[in-house]
Amino acid sequence: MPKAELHLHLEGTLEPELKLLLSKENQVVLEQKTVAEIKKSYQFDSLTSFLQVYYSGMSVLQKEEDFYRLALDYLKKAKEHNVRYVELFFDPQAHTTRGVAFDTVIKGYARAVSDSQALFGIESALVMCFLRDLSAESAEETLTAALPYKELILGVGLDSDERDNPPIKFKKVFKKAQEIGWHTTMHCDIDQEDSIEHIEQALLDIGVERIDHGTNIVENPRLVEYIKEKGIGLTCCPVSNSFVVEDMKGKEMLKLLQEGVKVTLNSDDPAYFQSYISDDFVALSQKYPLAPKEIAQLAKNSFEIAWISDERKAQYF
Ligand code: ES4
Ligand code: ZN
Repeated sequence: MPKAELHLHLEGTLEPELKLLLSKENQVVLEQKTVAEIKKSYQFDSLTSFLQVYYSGMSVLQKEEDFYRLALDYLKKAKEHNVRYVELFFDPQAHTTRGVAFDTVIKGYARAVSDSQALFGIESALVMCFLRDLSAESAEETLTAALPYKELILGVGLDSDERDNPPIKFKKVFKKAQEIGWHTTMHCDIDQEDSIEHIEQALLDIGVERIDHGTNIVENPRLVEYIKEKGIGLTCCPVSNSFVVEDMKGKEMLKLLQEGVKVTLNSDDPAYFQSYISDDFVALSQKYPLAPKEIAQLAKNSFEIAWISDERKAQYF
């Protein structure tokens, strides 16, 4: 099947081999000295333990070329999985807070985006995520830094640790993003205590066009009806979920899919969870009774809720 990925963190595609290589090239000291040791460190039982490894691993990314290479390596793999279109999340603050210029990050990534069509036949775009455990002011500074590159960015998202960092904290910066003409989405994680409240804020106070994860919405029929009416989709990541809470949330995904919600399947951080998009389809269908029609619907939904024109959607699927 042709596939689209709408929930893919570029920094989550850092494979142990590239991490080790860049650590040597850039003389960044890593705790782990071999690929095997890095692989072993990719073991998580919570979002906190994952995020710790995820952020510390990024220290090897220093030069524009490193960001280019990271993105290009991912796109090459994506082609093998018959991915035709991908919206790439990236976390500028994870780099600017350790002294790497915004300019370096976006130039490297944007060059990979512009090469992806010619090299792999994949259309791609960048979605800039704010780190929700940093301040709203820091998010606004990031938005300001991004303004000269406005045309290189398709939308904005919100990720990292959701606890005590509700959507409403970022109302102002998301309003600015919408005024610029950027699309908007937000993570509403599955392990969140105030999940429904956060989903409601994201939908009603911020006015997001999609929700990343968001399967907890199943607990609230009124909100399910709302997203169905508006065609607002969910970008779910079952394998990623299974690392964070030992539950793919496949039951919830299926229920929502069968109710007509635009549920999609995505890989999130494929290098860390050792699962690229086709693996995610296999993992989900091995664990849950998905009909072939439902598998196809998941793939089709990704094109339907992608931030591309209706003409493009029809060409893809
Ligand atoms: C993430 Cl799994 C997950 N959750 C929240 N933020 C993230 N950034 C990258 N992966
Ligand atoms: Zn994510």
